[in-house]
Amino acid sequence: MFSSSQINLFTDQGFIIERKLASTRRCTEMRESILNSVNPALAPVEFETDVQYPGSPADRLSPGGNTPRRLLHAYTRDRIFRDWASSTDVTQRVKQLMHTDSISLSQNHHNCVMTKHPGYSSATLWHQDNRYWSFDRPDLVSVWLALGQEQDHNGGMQLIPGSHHGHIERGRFDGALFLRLDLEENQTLIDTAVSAQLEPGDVLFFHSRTLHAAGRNNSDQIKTSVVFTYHAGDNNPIAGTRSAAYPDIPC
Ligand SMILES: O=C(O)CCC(=O)C(=O)O
Repeated sequence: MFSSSQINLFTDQGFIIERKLASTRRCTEMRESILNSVNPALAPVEFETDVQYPGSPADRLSPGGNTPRRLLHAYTRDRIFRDWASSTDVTQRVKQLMHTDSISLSQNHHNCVMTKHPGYSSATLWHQDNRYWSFDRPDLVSVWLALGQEQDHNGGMQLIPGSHHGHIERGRFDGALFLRLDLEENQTLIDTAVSAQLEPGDVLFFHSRTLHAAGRNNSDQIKTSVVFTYHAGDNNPIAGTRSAAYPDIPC
């Protein structure tokens, strides 16, 4: 369980890292399952070309065009992901961070394996996950498990502490809802970013309003992570939106 100082840290900075929360055995089994699912990529998959982020191959016929970015529907893809997502190691901590005994896992957001391949991976610019999601309240928590080292050089996550507090005006984001890099006030904010620097088994819990970004994988190894998103039981997805497409899983 988190200590009260860890919970306070999450409240202050919008994220917290729990080191070595997942066992080496669990991480090895997950990584094996993933490496058996990337070539050929087992559906459902989001390809690097689908997102067209900086570094994405131009189209599926270009070199690297078949590179998967996300193996989707992790919860139903393999029991080892489901067991992790519903383990008390994860759910009790999320309940602590949300100050509730009732949480649900969203099958519609994250719920995926993130893969970053050498050579053909893309960079994710600064964004808040909430901007794509529709819930009664913009308070969700994502749980990101690193299955290998995650550093700046292989596309590890960077976050802006405290960015989940307050409101950032719409005009500071571009049409695709990424922070505009041409604004000095955004650059000042980005200068305060920190790198998550994860080791295998480390878990990053982050709020859905926390600004985050990640670069390309410049190493020669595939980077793999598993990520699930949770919301409080009384914080419902808005009917008719993508957030309500598949039923939530009470945890
Ligand atoms: O790994 C990345 O490129 C960033 C992923 C991310 O920002 C997200 O899934 O919300």
